[in-house]
Amino acid sequence: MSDQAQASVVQTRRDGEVLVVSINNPPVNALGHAVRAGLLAAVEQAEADAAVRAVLIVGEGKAFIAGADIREFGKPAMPPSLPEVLNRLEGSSKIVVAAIHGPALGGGLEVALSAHYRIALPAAKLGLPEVNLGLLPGAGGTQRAPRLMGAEAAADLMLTGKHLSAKAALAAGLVDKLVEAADATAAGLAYANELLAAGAAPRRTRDLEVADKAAALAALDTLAAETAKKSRGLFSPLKIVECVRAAVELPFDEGIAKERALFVECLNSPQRAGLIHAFFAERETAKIPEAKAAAPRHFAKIAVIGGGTMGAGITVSALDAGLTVTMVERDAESIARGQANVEKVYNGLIAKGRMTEEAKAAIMARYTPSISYDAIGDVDLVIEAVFEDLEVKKAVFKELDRVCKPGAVLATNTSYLDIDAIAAATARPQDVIGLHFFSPANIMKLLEIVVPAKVSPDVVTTAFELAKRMKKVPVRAGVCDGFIGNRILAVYKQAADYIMEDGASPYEIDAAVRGFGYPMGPFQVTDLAGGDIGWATRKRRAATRDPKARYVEVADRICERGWFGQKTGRGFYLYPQGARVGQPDPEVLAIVDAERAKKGVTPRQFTPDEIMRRYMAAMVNEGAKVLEEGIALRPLDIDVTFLSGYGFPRFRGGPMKWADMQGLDKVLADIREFAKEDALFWKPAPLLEKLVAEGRDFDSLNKAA
Ligand code: 3H9
Repeated sequence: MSDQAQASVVQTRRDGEVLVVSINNPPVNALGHAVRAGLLAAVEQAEADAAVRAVLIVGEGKAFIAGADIREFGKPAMPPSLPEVLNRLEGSSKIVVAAIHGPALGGGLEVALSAHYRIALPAAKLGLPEVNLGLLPGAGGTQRAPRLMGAEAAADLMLTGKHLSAKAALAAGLVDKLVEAADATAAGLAYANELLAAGAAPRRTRDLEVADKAAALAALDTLAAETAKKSRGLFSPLKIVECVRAAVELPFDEGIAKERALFVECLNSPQRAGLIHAFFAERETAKIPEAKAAAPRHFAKIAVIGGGTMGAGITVSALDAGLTVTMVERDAESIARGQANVEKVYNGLIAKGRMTEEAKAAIMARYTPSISYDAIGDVDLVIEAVFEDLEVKKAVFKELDRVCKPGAVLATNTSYLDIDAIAAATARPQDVIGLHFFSPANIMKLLEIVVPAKVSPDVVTTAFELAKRMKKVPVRAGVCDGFIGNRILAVYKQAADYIMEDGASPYEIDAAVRGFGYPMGPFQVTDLAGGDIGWATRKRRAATRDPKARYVEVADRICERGWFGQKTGRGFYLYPQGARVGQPDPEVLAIVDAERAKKGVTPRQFTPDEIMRRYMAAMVNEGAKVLEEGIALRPLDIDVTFLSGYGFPRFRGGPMKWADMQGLDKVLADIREFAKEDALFWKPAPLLEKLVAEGRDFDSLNKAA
């Protein structure tokens, strides 16, 4: 890095006896190599200048410092390291003040903790969120935070990754003062000069002892036990607790050495690679070709057609985003139920003490119920969420075409249906788009934005803007049966059915999938969603199903008995007395045995690893087909779909990232081996074969896009 680059990201200037050091590394002042070098140079400069008595550190732009530069992880380390810079900073003989006006996260907070005095402005956000990236604070955070705020509170900050407001940080002891000001430099200078006038000396966090050591150690024991239970295969949380214990028990330098060793272990773990991939992928999905061509249309008033579970969830999302919503239902009884579904969500928050009656009333003032389409002539955007039936939806869109003003965006919430056909029911297909929300729509983060053939680019960007306002994670998808998520789901679910018929019980399969890191296995999910939903889809597809394709009938046998899962008390599992966790059902195993016998299958054993190889190979192969057909723009869009909507373990980065980490040649070799049993189902995706032949991975397609 040239001196010039260093100089431009860290600027210094003298203001009286204070050396003002400002970090200017947009967009978030991440601590890349040039910033670290610049900070070190600034400390040396202050040290060498007798006229300087204090150093003030501030961040330019919106952030103080958002942490280490995540893009540098996994690449060769470039000195100086952050711990080295911060030891030097803390050791400075001049007093060091940090003035925090925005995010001070991870390494950014560690910079502040190494300063001798800290002030926060109202928009400051302080946190140590490294755990979300598979890491632990690696520049002294695990040693300094417990000395300032206590071991238990520090461990909680690191294990949850939560951000503290300026007020909360003051109460916790992380900052010395909260200043109601807008300009961090001015406020910081005033504070530094005040300290100088009072004869303040350097005050080093490393010299403090953690308060009440015996109680701290007892609390850490409890926390370690809880963390082991909760962290479901995650590597860094327990290491965090270990580091905090070191802060209590060991001298500072030994604690720092321990932190370093465990940080490096985390850095080298595949979980770090998976989690950082997820972090960037979630920010990439909003980068779509249409964004270059078209600004979003204006929208403030929207309509939601349908007040069922989906319609109500979407309405809550829209109200929470500050929009005005008219909900349309077909009659008085249905609209009353729709409104009750919306209010139920807010009443739940009130009951938990997370919302006041006044706040609810203010939100509901933006909600209008109606039983007439004529009430929505002036809305800017409509989201249809009626029954999942093409003819019903087409009829709704004919009505929308009749009543909506020109330029209104007309969106359909569907999980499978042909949006081109829905658009063709109107005289304005350029305004029609698909928005696939996931249930419960006010909670689930994923929003598949499905782009039909004739839609205009500004409608696509409007849908992305809507997702942003609703704080959803948007993924652009093309039209096909099931789009990205449900199309791929159908295939790996089929693989699970084959494994079941070939010898593994549904309970063994669910356990293997949970062991991989999912919260639930596929048969548990079926029971939760309701077996009747999949049954309806299978019946719909029966006519077009390839007669040569293998078809497992176990789920149909179960549905024929009226066993639709949790809501009926039994499905693949038994749920006695409304239990939420199911128990294995011998009668289901008997059904599976009977089906095997009917098909002449001799059951064989599967290890959890064998189950997962098949499950994942099916997922990745279909993912490659989805990419090839342009249904997903990039592999990372598939990853984000599964991370945000289907419970895929985040530390594995998503199915396509998982495949890259295994090696695509290995995944393809598995598919070819399985194809010996069933060549039709296990037909390798040509894209996967091509990538393997060229020695490339899926990530090369992320970069090329
Ligand atoms: C760490 O500090 C380890 C240390 O303990 C030890 C070291 C030895 N690096 O989110 P946004 C990019 S680990 C590089 O859309 P917002 C981001 O990709 C780190 N890039 O904005 C995006 O780029 P693009 C611990 C980063 O306003 C742009 O900045 N820190 C980093 O919604 C804007 O981001 C964290 O985990 C980074 N650290 O939210 C904090 N951070 O425009 C991670 C962001 O090309 N960051 N970018 O798409 C955040 O939580 C949010 O970005 C933040 C801003 C709240 C700061």
